[in-house]
Amino acid sequence: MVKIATIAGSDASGGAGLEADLKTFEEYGLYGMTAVTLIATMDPENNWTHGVFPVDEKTLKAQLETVFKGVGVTAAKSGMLGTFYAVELTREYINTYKIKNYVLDPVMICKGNDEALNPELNQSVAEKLLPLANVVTPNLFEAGQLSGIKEVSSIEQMKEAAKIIAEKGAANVFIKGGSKLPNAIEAVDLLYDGKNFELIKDRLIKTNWVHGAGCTVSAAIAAGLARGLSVYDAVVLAKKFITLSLNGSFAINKWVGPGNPTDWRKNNLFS
Ligand code: PXL
Repeated sequence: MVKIATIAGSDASGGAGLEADLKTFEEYGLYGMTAVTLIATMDPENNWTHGVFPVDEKTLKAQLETVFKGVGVTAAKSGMLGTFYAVELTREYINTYKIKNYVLDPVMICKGNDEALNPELNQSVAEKLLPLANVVTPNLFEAGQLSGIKEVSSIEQMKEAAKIIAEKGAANVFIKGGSKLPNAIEAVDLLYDGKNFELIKDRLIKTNWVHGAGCTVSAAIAAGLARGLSVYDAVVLAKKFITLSLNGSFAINKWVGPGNPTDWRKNNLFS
């Protein structure tokens, strides 16, 4: 069985973070493992405000030893890292174990809360992890932060940002969340491989509360790479996966709803 790992935060509500990653790996028929960087909680008494509880360095390192040394992986992704030591440790293990299929999801904030926005930490992610990434998967906001372009709000600006991010070392840049461009009528994302731009389009699915879509799409790209797909094919399939997942989404309470890939299961390529 092909093995894959996520180095990411746990979302206690189950829709994002490593829970979304593991569910995605399962749909792709992979054996998923985790190194938990932090635990994110949501307060039902306080409008679903997020709390972030980092896992200490020793515990994180012990998990990475388990996964990378003790088992081994064909691909890995990272999500919310939350601390400087998590960035350092991610770099160390991706490097030491020469993980070529590394997908960096540069998570900067989770929905409804900007507590995790930490410019120095984001800078550290850019410096230490972009050069190792086969694919980096920023949303529009993260692409703006990583590139220094203040606001990414057009396809032209997505292209500009992608170029700058590629110059910082990522082999491929996939800017997701094009559905949030002003006046979007389709969900248009962008892939840049350092030479060519590809617009990856699908129908726009309008929901206000889907949670974990960004985590899911980067997990699906890593899963496609683990299955031996090219970057382009992995991205195209991940786009299909997230569209079907959003189409089946449902509310878990009055604040959020996770994706749900029931339509994918009907014609899953990897079942
Ligand atoms: O969707 C971003 C995200 C990533 N990782 C964790 C999260 C969230 C948002 O809630 O909780 C752990």
